[in-house]
Amino acid sequence: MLIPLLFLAIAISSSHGQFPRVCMTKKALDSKICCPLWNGSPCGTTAQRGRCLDWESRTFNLADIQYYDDRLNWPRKYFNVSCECFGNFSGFDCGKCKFGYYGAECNETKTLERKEIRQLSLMERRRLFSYFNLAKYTTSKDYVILVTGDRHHHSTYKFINATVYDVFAWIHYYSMKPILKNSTFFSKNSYAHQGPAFPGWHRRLLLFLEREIQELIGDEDFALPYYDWSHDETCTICTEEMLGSSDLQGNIDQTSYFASWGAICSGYFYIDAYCRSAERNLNVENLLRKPGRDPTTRLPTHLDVKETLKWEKFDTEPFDRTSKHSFRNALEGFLNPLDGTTMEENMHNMFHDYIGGTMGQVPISANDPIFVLHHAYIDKLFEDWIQKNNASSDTYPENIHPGHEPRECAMPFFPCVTNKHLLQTSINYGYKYK
Ligand code: KOJ
Ligand code: ZN
Repeated sequence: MLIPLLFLAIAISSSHGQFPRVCMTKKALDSKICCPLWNGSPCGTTAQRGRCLDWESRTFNLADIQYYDDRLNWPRKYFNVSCECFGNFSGFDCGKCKFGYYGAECNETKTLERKEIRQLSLMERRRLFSYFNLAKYTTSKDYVILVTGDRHHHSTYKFINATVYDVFAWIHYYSMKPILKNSTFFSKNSYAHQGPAFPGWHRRLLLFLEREIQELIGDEDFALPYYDWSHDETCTICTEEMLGSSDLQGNIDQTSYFASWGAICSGYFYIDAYCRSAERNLNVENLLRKPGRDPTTRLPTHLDVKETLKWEKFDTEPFDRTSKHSFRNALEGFLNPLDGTTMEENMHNMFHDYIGGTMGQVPISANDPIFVLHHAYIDKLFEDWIQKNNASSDTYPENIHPGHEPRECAMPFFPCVTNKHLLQTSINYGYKYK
């Protein structure tokens, strides 16, 4: 089943980022105001759900004000004024509930349980894959994605339709593009990687997909599963019964839904553009998976996991891929988890490379649904560490890397949630791990 994506360019001439569809009008972009109506009033003001706020007061001093990457100081390159939601309300128009809250007044709570994929029944697994597939082929009603020609020229910025799953994959892609600073691109940091924001940012990304699927299927009890690879020597879920097997070229077997999935933003890897291939479906390749094919890779072991969790400091100076004795850097996989000092590929990074194909390509890895199961396991380890160390938002370190500052809004999410806020037990976000 190959349903071509809808490529409806939304006419926008001036410059401009997860992008609520209702705010991507010329009027909203020119005025830099994104306060959509909820039940007749901006941000549901009359229903006391939120207010339309100029976040000026919340803009903090970035060390380098000469950065002018569109993602910096999110979302101020696009909107100065946007919704601030009260209490348990949330969403870009305050029309939704915060994660973990339910009901019309968002005053009911529930804790979802994320299970290991092999604990799901056959029926549950079949349903899961059909939900992923539904998300892959349903155009998002709430969000559009940004594609560009040359990122220096705002006249080339366009917002286009994408499916729910593709919006998810695009968000990850968008976070990974090199940072534009004084007209030059820097690849050293990424907004969501190689720094303290890494685990919290990916937690927010998974919550996005989980909520979108819940809404799509009309079941607020849907929870993402995880894949604990730490006791496996090979990818035991890369089979026909599970996520699909693959041939020598990396193509997924035809009995799997995922065999025909295209990888959004694949094809063109120009650093000077965002997702150019999406606009006309140019050079979009299918998912590829080559588990274990590269002999320099392996699955991290149970010992690697155990040693990663022994580091008590969440992160350490200089808060990047060279940080030593850092739980975050060991988990992300730039560090030997045993000695905490030798730079080596391990944990999160090693799994990406072990699976190879689409998963091994940093910008487009989220196209493969195995990314979701992998990152849910990384998130479980993050949660294990939080509980073991009684960590909270106060644990999040001061640092000045773009995208990683403690009070910076995680990019590109609406409404604002700060990096430090994302460091707290998952119970506060309405889920736990079995
Ligand atoms: C893909 C990613 C990632 C790391 C790697 C491999 O998304 O974060 O591949 O290092
Ligand atoms: Zn990632």
